[in-house]
Amino acid sequence: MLKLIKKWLGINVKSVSSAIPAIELDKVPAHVAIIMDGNGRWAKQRGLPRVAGHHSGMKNVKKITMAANEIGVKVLTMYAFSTENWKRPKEEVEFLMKLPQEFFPLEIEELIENNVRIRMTGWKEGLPDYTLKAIEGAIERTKENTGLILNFALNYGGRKEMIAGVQDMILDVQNGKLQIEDLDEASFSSYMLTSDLPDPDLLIRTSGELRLSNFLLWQLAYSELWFTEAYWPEFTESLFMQAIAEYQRRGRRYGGI
Ligand code: V0D
Repeated sequence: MLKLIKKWLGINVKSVSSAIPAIELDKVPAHVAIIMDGNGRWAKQRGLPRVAGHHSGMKNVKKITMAANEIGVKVLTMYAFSTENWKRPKEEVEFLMKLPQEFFPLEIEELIENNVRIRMTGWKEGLPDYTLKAIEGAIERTKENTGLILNFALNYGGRKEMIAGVQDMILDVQNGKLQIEDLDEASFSSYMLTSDLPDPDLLIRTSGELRLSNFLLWQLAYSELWFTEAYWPEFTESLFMQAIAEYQRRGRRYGGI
């Protein structure tokens, strides 16, 4: 346990006792969303091809998932591929599309052992068959798990999601399933791809960019935002815990007013 706490906090044994109160286990955000940015820049800095950064970033997904699971986060949404990412060079897109099938043989056993359930938010249309097969296999193999939901936002865009939601909604008005007067924030949420999940309490974005980049636009309306300069491949459990601690400090301030 001490080893784990040291790893989380990135500090020496001696200072652990004073740092433990930094995280209150009864006030952990239920849903944390992460924009995993900076893989390409991380690689470039090391004279490596961009895809090496993506690969390194993939390995970091499990590490942070485990840390989130340990403290009782219920949902972790990771932005893996946006609808805009199709504009990247063909070779890079092809490499990214192979990551799910590479991820699972490497990581799935440990995820299953830790009761993690995998799901996806985004459009299956347009994804190569082998990508879809890997994702669907992982969802199927973990569907009975009751622990943390690892939600990959993949082929996802926030504006596209809202437009698709409005289209579905209008269809329901036309066929009498929805009255226009009944449209409110709660019913609009039910047309989002994340209708079965709570809204994120906390958004983390790595790599120093201070934008939402079309991620969960509707769902992030009231979320706390936390940014770090660290590139995604070098984002650690310690930084994750810092983000959680900061989230809890902010919550306390607002609660006191
Ligand atoms: C690259 C850093 C895991 C950000 C993480 C297809 C971008 C590594 C997955 C993954 C990507 C997705 C679904 C799934 C299992 C694994 C992944 C993509 C990119 C885009 F069921 N990492 N990862 N998918 N990157």
